[in-house]
Amino acid sequence: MSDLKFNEPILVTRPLLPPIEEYEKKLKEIWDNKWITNNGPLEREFQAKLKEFLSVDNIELFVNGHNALEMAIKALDLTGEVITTPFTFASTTQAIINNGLTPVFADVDPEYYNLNPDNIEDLITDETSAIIPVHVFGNPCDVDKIEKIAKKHDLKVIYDAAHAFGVTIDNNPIAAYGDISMFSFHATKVFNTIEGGALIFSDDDLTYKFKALKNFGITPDNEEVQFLGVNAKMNEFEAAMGLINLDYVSDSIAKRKVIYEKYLECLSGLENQGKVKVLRPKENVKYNYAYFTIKLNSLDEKTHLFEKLPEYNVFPKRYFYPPCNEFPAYNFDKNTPIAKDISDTILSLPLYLDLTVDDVEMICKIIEAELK
Ligand code: T4K
Repeated sequence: MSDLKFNEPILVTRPLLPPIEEYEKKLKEIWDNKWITNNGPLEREFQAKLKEFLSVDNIELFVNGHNALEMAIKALDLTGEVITTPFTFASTTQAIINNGLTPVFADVDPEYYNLNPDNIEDLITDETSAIIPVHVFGNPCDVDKIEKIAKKHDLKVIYDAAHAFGVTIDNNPIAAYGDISMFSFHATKVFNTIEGGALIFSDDDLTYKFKALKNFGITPDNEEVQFLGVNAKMNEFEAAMGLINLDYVSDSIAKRKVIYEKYLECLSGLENQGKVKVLRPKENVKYNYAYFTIKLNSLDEKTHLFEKLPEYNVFPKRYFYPPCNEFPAYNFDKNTPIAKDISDTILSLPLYLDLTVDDVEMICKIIEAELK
């Protein structure tokens, strides 16, 4: 074991950080402007550049992804029940509940772990107002089927696209689907603004509402409180990071692909023996290599690896365990066996820009040794 132990901790991810001199230059701009938050010049510049980068028409920036998602739900005046996935980060479920709505959990598909559209219609009632799927690990949901169901039953669709920055489906930006999509720009994401988030949406009229909702409900033109809002504005330090990181993110994604492919190569033996299953990008998708996950054959094997890898100085994470409908804080229907199985048996392995292919080789040797 000793020759397989890393000298430094290998964490599940590390943030994309630009050369410090570039950030210092932006800090100087902030000092010169004496404008540090509340719709500042860097935020406006970042918004315009991001719109172009993502090829979308409408985008509003937020202090983080979670607040953005809460505001997306609020803006559409949803009521009653929302059909969603249990296999996601706590944020998705809590954004629904914090808006006074009831999450109704539909089971996921076993291949890509996303909300399975075939399970949606049975759960629709007179109370259902929306579907909130998640493009989990950056792999797109079955957007066409979801759109058909939403149209048929007159439901809104908000995608939690926290993991899906830069992803395209048949060359269309992933945020082109649904009424609203939310991206997270948290430190742990492919693209970060330290903390941060964005909503991308088709209805131009929502711009006015989002500007108000993220600023205590105060409308941008006449400064009246017309909505019940929060404080969810992106600040200038976040926008500065975003402006610089936009120049580096494509290169970073290309390097993540190399690491991802090295994992595939090094784990092929274990895959052929049926000991691990790797999540692969869907066809017709430009993927962002946001996560590298392996599915083990049992909870015991997953737990074994999760507990053993730290002894080699490797720290995977259990994204996402348990499924959200099993959180002790709530008493939800737990009838989603596929989500439970995935949640029990999946581990996210280290994947970030500075990880080397040699590191990947060693991580895979450790996994092989532990799964003997
Ligand atoms: N919807 C979905 C589907 C999401 O996954 C998320 C967030 C949201 C909505 C909400 O978006 P935000 O409001 O966060 O924008 C992390 C993130 O905090 C969270 O943003 C993310 N999803 C979730 C999947 O993962 P933790 O608890 O795993 O973070 P933590 O602190 O353990 O960090 C993970 C690893 O990253 C550590 O091993 C250390 C490393 N790290 C972390 C930070 C913050 C660094 O090296 N540097 C850092 O600055 O939740």
